[in-house]
Amino acid sequence: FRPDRLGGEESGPLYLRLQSLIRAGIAEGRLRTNDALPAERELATQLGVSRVTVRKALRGLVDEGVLRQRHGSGTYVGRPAERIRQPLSRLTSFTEDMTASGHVPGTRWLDRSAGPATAEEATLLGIAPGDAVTRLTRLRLVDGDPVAIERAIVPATAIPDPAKVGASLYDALAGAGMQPVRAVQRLAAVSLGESEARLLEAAPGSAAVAIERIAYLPDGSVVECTRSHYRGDACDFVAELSLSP
Ligand code: 16G
Repeated sequence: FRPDRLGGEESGPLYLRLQSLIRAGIAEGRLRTNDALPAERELATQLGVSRVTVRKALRGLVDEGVLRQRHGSGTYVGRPAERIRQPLSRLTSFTEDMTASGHVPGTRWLDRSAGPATAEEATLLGIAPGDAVTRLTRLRLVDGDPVAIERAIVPATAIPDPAKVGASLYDALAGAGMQPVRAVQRLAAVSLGESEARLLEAAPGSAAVAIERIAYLPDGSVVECTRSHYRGDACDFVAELSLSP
């Protein structure tokens, strides 16, 4: 791919012309799925445009799913074709699911705090308003790409110190002898708002799956209420069904 001309005779904003050039490169087969684009700086120099223009052009194509970006590594053609499989019939953790399917799970913390339960949190967890809760909000990554935002609340009786939770909440719960044994999960279609879309590197308004999981201890008390937004194009949710006897 040699981005040697931006069509001087053509009109329109430079970033749109750069997008057309990249699209043409893909359409004509000079750029193929998984090809790496030159670095932002290099593209800007080659084309004689600012890095801001290059960034804006690439960003737009990433939002459309034409390109994908990986932190610290660059810009590539296409989104990964393979979707992640999220099993729906077993009570497993994100870390377990991703590891089992050969992916590398990752976590970026957005909030890790403790405080008195609001009325809504108390209702969800079946505790009294004002009882201590731990809030854990994370961006979940798969092979370095963001796929979900998860907002978990757990009673402080299970996780008193949020800072002690490492990469896996379920490992922390198991370590405290508070492993959930049953959960109820609801899925619904939503579209992403501005700030969530930015975190998930998706276009604002794009499709997502909202999931709420309420998980229980053997005594029937709630140990976790997690509300998540998964990128709509990242996962297949798979359940095995059988005919009841
Ligand atoms: C899954 C669960 C989430 C749980 C997390 C624990 C869904 C939709 N959600 O992501 O409720 O908190 O696993 O994963 O499946 P971790 O042990 O890797 O933190």
